Amino acid sequence: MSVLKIAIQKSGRLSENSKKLLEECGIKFSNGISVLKTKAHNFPVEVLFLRDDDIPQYVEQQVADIGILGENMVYEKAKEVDVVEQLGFATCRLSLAIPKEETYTGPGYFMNKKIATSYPKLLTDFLNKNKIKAEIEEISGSVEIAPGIGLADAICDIVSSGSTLLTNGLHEVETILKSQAVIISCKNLDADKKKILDNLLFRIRAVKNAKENKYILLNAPESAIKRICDILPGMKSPTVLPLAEKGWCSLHSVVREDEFWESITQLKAAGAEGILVIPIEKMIL
Ligand code: PRT
Ligand code: ZN
Repeated sequence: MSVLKIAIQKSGRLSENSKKLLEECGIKFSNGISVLKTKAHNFPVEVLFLRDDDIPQYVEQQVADIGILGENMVYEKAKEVDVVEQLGFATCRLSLAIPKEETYTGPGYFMNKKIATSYPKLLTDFLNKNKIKAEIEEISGSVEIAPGIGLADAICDIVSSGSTLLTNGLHEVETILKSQAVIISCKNLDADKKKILDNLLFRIRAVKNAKENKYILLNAPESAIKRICDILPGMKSPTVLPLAEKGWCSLHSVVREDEFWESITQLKAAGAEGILVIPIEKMIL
């Protein structure tokens, strides 16, 4: 029987969410992250715990069949792998930043400057695209302190909230790449493993859809139902049930949470009362 080998980050910013995602897909594995690999007992997958930098290579070489990691790392390593799903967590960007007292004049600013980074490939691509000659100082961590200690004039690093740049007296001037966690797959998965991957992706999409949507229940006079249906976005055919009180009904549907908040005032003005918004655990479209 085939088993799909999934590489996830052993410890770091991606590891908790990666494990949580698998658990939300109903996959159960013994939680020993000190071990190198663990097998799920109710789904044909094995999880390998690795450094995120190594995942693209392991997937290319089919030591693992698929991996969960940031797009930044996928495109930096440029291995022969396919990105098969975006996961929506660990969102960040790879940006260029310069000392805050410096005025940015466009990409030409970096001509003949020294830039510290852990992303030499993506930075080189950006510089080449903009026909800029600059020196790249490759360092593996604490990139943001490089200008302050005189190691470089600028940095190219991952930014999330921006507070690390701020505390190091830097300001962000160019975004090279927007990134989030993704699933990568090796090329040429055999048919059995492809089937397991499709099943896993089916579950992941059900989890993702559920997170983006909410179940909504509200009460309204029958006369207001048409108006309420017009206001609620994405509502195709809501369930309308009569209430014990004559002339009133209860309306049930699924709405995108972000869109729901935009229409709440209109809904109330249209006559909706007792609005309940409930999380959905799984949603299969
Ligand atoms: O040990 P291993 O090699 O596995 O892990 P790592 O230390 O290389 O990576 P880790 O765990 O730090 O990050 C893993 C992935 O998380 C990255 O490849 C990104 O895809 C994603 N990610 C999301 C981030 C951040 N947000 C992030 N903020 N990776 C790093 N940072 C760092 C950044 O380098 C900078 O030092 O956080 C600082 C900036 O954060 P803000 O919030 O101050 O802007
Ligand atoms: Zn790493």
